[in-house]
Amino acid sequence: MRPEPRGGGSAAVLTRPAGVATRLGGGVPGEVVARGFAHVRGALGAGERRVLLDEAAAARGRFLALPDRVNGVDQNADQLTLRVGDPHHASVNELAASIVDAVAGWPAEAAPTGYRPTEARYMRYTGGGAGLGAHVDGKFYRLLVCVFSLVGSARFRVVADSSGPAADVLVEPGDLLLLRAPGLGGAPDGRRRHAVGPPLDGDERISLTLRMVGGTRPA
Ligand SMILES: O=C(O)CCC(=O)C(=O)O
Repeated sequence: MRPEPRGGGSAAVLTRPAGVATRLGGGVPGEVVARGFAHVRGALGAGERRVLLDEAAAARGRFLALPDRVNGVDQNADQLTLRVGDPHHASVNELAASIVDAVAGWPAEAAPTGYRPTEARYMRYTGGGAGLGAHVDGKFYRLLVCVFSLVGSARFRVVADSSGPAADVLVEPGDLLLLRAPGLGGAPDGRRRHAVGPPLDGDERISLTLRMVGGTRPA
């Protein structure tokens, strides 16, 4: 059986991460709207990541292996999905609130109006064969997808399409990868196809992704 995420079940709760508050401005909103993704380095500090990992560890046994292949996409990872608002995941709720605060300051043409993450998913990648093949996220997710890297590094690959060229991003602990989802900037779709590779600097990588289901619908 694969190990649970490292952590000791501390009761500490995340307070609004400074990096999320300060690093999501500048050129980031324009980049997500224009390119379909943006890479924000250092959005979470080590202590903040630790609190989120400890909270996930307290949900012991609820990580489930993804099916090996879905709709032609290879998957090798375990996932723990929860509802934003779950009282057992107070730090995830704080993280979601910090994103809502940060994007509230975005300029009108990029503003993800009504954005409220509703779903959080920890992903755990173990060993050299781990990762996700090229895929797009479900169309029912709205406005923004926020992928925080908590443990380990990996190559995050964005596939070339009519929205933009290919990109190969090294995501490291604390980084946030923002992806455009339907409705952002008024676009009916705008999702970028992407893939993630195996852990690069050890045997394990853990990410935490926030998504919004429902709410604002594209025109
Ligand atoms: O874990 C990651 O870095 C990416 C996750 C992802 O692409 C997904 O869940 O669709």
